[in-house]
Amino acid sequence: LPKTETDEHYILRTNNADSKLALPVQPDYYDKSFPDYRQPVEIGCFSLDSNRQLFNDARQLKYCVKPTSKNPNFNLRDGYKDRYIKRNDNIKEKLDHILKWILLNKHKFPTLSGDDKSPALSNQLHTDFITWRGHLTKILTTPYENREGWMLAVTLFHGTYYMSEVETEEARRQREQRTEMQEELIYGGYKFEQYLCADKPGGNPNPAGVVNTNEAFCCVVRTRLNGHSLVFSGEVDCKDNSDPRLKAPQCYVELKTSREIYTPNQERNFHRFKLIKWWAQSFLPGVPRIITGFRDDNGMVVSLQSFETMKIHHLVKNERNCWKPAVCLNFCNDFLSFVKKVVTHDDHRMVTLFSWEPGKDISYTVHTDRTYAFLPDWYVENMII
Ligand code: 0WD
Ligand code: CA
Repeated sequence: LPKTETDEHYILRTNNADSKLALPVQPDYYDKSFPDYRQPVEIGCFSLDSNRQLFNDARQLKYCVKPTSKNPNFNLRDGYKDRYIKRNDNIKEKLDHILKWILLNKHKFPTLSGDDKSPALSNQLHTDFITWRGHLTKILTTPYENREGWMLAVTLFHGTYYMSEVETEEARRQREQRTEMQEELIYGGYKFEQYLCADKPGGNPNPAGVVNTNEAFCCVVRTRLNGHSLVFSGEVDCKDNSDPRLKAPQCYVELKTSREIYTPNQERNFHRFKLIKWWAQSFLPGVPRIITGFRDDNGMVVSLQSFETMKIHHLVKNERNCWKPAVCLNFCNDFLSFVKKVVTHDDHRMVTLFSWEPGKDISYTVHTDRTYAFLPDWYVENMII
């Protein structure tokens, strides 16, 4: 297959009629020095209540409470049957919450403030990409992923690229066929949060309460990866209130659960496949710490361990063929350049669907019917000022 490579590794596919570009994902293409990633700045936050209603404030923010024992004996199964209200994951919210937040916070995008001297540009966010943090996590980890593919819908509207995930057939199948045991593990992750978090600073956790996964606190950050300015939102588990000098996102803490590690092989898999995801997820918004509860097979948390996001790579780099943060970020940078190169029509109804399956290059299809369109009318109408 003849390949025409540019600096950014696009491959011109000449084996199909309309010569499409594709982007390879192999780590060796991206193994060069670290790109510029600006320290993320929190520009706002929002809360989702038990009805998934958005509030433009931090009412759902939780405060983490340091457990007194290193061997806590939290029962992650407690309440699964009788104190669990599960979010309906058949409802696809796409970027709706972020878009609502943008409309409520136009003044945080400088030229939308109203005192702009060039009103013709007043519908511009002066931001290249708007998306969820979780979508960027998937992009970052793609060079090392060999199981789960993804699809990302991209729309260029008023100069900004909006990126919203589309669930793959395979992911939907997996979700619909989850076993009771898998559901219980997912619940356990939320239950762990309840054991460690209080509603108020200085308060106590209430493990007797109900776990409601509709509720969420999300921060919105602005950062830049080389030439790409990004605004994204991510769910934050809790705040460490013990050092009042720490401002967001440095005061945030990510909570995780993981199976207790018994064998060197389990440890190797933990380093190679799990820590990459944890690192990418927390690195993106600048969350410095991950508190992990290791559980046994009865769902009891038997030990706690804290990981510093910026030191995770030092823990894993001795593994053979290990992942590299620079590869993840260089790949993300090139993917975003690829999106800019491919998507050039500024049209809220048009969607370019980028797809990736393990072992393949990233490809795309263009859609002008409404199948994948995700910018709601209420957003489009209110961004025209
Ligand atoms: O496809 C998605 N990931 C979508 C997410 C589509 C539409 C909406 N959302 C939003 C929800 O509003 C949620 O509040 O996802 C938010 C979380 O976004 P994120 O921070 O960008 O996602 P991610 O980093 O993947 O997940 C963070 C946490 C997870 O914690 P763990 O420790 O398991 O990584 O958010 C939860 C989960 O607790 N979570 C979700 N909550 C609601 N809807 C979802 C989801 N689709 N995915 C993960
Ligand atoms: Ca978490």
